[in-house]
Amino acid sequence: MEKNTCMILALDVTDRKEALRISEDVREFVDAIKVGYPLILATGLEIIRELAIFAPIIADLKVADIPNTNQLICEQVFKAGADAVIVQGFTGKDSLDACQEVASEYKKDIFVISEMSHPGGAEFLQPVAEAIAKMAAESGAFGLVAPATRPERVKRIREIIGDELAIISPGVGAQGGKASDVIAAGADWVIVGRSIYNAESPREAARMIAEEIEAELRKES
Ligand code: NUP
Repeated sequence: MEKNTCMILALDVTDRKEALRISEDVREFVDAIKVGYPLILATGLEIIRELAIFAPIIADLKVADIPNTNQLICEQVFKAGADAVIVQGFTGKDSLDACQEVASEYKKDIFVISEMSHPGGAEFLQPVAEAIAKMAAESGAFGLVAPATRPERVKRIREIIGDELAIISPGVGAQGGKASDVIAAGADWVIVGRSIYNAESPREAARMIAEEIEAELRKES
């Protein structure tokens, strides 16, 4: 995945035409499109190939099963044309390794969730997040998913994994996180859903967040 705008669209709409229209509208401002259960269950796995003409596709399936089932899931998703899959880290090293093996076979990427962005993400996951981040760094994963709602946690995860792995960070806008704060904390990409796809003009909403990120990066350089 190439880093240009530092933004990923979370496309959680459930209508195929709307998904295509929004993707075309905002393509200039995003480096990837993340699709998950809402859109895939509503429209079918083929949506991945349809959207791939606009940007690389990250399948947010939060894969969290035994190694054999994880392998079968990842095979289906990469065969459908996804460029990366998001998997849970809490299922352990063997489950993560199974995903990573399939990803390597297809020359695709894995992102591992260390800690989730919603309030409940601090309940059970946060205490084990740093161990998950270390495991992910050793597994050959492309990156981690860490919460924009807690930039201090992104900073901590960055300290643990160093600069080799990417951090993609959901929770900007609707969940209360601020794009510039989490980029300053060490995230490579912010993930934005509702603030873009529910906006009157998704394009303008995406442009504004892109400008905020650009200003932050200029400040840093
Ligand atoms: O910790 C996570 N938080 C989170 O919001 C891990 C995720 N994968 N997500 C996803 O990011 C969530 O499922 C949604 O697709 C997106 C955030 O969307 P929004 O809150 O910007 O609408």
